[in-house]
Amino acid sequence: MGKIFLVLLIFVGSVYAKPKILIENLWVRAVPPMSKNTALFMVIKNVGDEPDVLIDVKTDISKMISIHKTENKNGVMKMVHVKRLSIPPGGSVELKPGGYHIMIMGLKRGIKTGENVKFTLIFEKSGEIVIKAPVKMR
Ligand SMILES: [Cu+2]
Repeated sequence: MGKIFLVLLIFVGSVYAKPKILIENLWVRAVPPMSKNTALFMVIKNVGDEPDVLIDVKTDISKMISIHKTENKNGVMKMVHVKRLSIPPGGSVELKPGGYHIMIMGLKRGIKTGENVKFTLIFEKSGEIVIKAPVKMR
């Protein structure tokens, strides 16, 4: 009886010690038909109790996609590539205009307001999370 209880306890412990990623408020910025670049924004929440890291993003909509951060360097706005975006347990990271964003470069076709674009977010521990983000004007 005592042994069974201990085994159960270890099992429950290992289930709880995990990140749990939730994606909220996701949207892709609508751009004119001629424009080749846009960005994906969202709030990445981690309701688990281990940190996780966004390490890559994939999509069929463009030739290139990467994690960016807009920084103000002596009054000049610059975008820098971010290799790893950590999401702390019990915390969240907001990707928004002027800050972190998923840069979409070389659109293969025009995107329409209201359409949903598919992306695969790749996390170090949680693995692949497929999302569909609506195209919005904002
Ligand atoms: Cu960018």
